[in-house]
Order: sequence, then structure tokens, then C-alpha cells
Amino acid sequence: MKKNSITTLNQFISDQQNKFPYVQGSLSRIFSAIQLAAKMINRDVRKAGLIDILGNFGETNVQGEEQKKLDVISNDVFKKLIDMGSDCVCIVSEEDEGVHWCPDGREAKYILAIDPLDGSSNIDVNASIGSIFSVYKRPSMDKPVTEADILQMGRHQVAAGYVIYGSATMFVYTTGNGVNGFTLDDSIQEFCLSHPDIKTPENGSILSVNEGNLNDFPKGVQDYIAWCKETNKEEKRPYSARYIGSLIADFHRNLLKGGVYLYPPTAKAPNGKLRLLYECNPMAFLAEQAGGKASNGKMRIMDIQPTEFHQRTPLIIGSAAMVERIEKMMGSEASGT
Ligand code: AHM
Ligand code: MG
Repeated sequence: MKKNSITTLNQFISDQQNKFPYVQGSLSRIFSAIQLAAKMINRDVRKAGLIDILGNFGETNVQGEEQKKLDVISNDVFKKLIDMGSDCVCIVSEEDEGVHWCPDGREAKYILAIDPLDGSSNIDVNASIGSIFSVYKRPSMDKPVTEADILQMGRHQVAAGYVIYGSATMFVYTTGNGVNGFTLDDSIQEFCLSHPDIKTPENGSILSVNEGNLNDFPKGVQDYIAWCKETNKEEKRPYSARYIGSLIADFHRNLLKGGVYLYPPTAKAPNGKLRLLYECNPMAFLAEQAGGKASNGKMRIMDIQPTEFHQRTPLIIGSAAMVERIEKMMGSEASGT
């Protein structure tokens, strides 16, 4: 990026189309819709305290969790904008039990998975939240899309990203050619390139985990957390504990500074809490594209074959050396070594 030059997200995407032919026109239409949805949700998040959209909607979603008004609003905004002007067959959303089939999507090329507003327990307390998206190509244009076509492994994603509504609003994405971050300039309402070609440190010293669940974690994870707290100046231990309880915000910090986020399995929730399709896979794609790793403790997140839309998986994601160490400690527990 030249000093003092501005590259908007739209300009960047059109440059990418020239460089990488598979970032085709219709994929960029999906980006336009997501970008506009992000600006609208950002507007609502910023004034949530002023108007009556804080708090619960009074219904529970498919996971049995209370829906927040902003969750519902964000889901509607995404679906409407994707329906209006993109090349999507259907959308799998955290907020909807079934698949949303786009009304004009019969001939469309792409399948979208979204978490329209992640970290929603943070809405009422003005902490960072975000939206996550993941895009797949429809396997065949000759046959109607089936459930099996939607349940693709993460390694088949053609694009993924998140929008973080933090102290600034940022759009971070990958199409498999590295990770780039754009900050929303409020005055012109454009996402401008601020973090080109993000690379995450190979190792870090930040640990992000809900330690309240410590006693329920597998022994290998408990041992790792204890190891993080030991003193070793050369290895910068003890590590710092940082946990917002908002995956995007925790991931974003660790991506830039180096660290690891974990949501391990527990006795009560053997598959952890986070969802494979619209939380773990897109973040895993970004992590790997930035030089990091994402695992469920036993295997690469993006190699898990999904069998359900709202499937959960344990998640260990961040700096490669940290993820590998946890996998090793969990693995040695499983093998009894
Ligand atoms: P949500 O999709 O209902 O918002 O839940 C996902 C969130 C993640 O953003 C966050 O990392 C995690 O749940 C926090 O869970 P916990 O409060 O159990 O630590
Ligand atoms: Mg979520």
C-alpha cells in the first residue's frame, strides 16, 4: 500500500478480480451485499443504546438460546440484501433452523453460511461483537442444490470473513490469497484498506479461554492452561489472559498480536459450543491464510465433514505453535503417553 493512498474495499476487490480470475464478478456481488449489510448493522449497533433495540426479542433460536433484538435485525438485513442482489442459492444462518432459499437463487452459483451477530451476550454491555460469513461454490450447476451440497468441508470455502463492531468497525476477509483488513471511515462510509496481507505471529503470549469451565475441560487442556501460567522469561510465560467472550474480538486481537483462543469440549458439551459451518470454518480459513492454525484438538477444523447445519465442534485457533502444543498435550492424554 502506497503511503497516503486510499484503497476502498470495492477497489481492492475489483483489483483482485483482475489478478485472480476465480474472484469472479458474481462473488464480488456477494461482497457488496455483505458490505452493505455490515454498514446497516453497524449503524444499528452504534445507536443501540439510544433506541429500543437492546435486550431480548422474547424468542429462542434453534440452539435454544434467547435471541436478542439485534440478532434478529441483523439476520433480516443479511437475508434481504443477499436476496436482493447477489448470486446465492441459499443461506444457512445461526438464527434460522432450516435453510433460507433465496427467491431468485435457482440458477445462482454460491452457498452462504452466516452468523449475523456473534457474541450477542455482549450487546447490552457495549463490548465488541461481529458478523461472520463463509462462502462455498455450488458443486454442480446441472442439478438442484441438495442438503449434502450445503454440508461441504471448510477446505472448500471460496471466501470467508468477519466484520468486527469494535472501537472501530473493520471488515476482514480472505478468498484464499491472504487476509486483508479494511477499517470503516465513518465520514465517507467506506471500508478502506488498513491492514494489508495480515500475517499472524508463529507464536504468541495471549491465552483466550473461558476459565470458568476449567474443571470441566479435558486434562490435556487443563495441563496446557497450567503451563501457560508457569514462569519462563525466555518463553514470555506466564502468558496474558484475555477473554471478551466474543469470538471475533478475541480472534481479531490474537490474529494481530499472536495468541490462541480455545473453546474446548466439556463433559456437559462434548462438542464444545461453537458451530462448525458459520463460526469455526470461516475463522479457520482466515487463521490458516494468515499463517495460523485451527483444530478441534484431534484434526484440522477445515477437514471435518459436516453432517448437520448447526453442528458444534471444539475449537483451538490462533498462532500455529500454540495450537500445535495444545493438540500435542490433548493427544498425549488420549494416547495415555
Ligand atoms: P453466540 O453465537 O450465541 O453469540 O455464542 C458464541 C459466542 C462466541 O462469540 C464466544 O467466544 C463464546 O460464545 C463465549 O461463550 P462463553 O460465554 O460460554 O464463554
Ligand atoms: Mg455465534
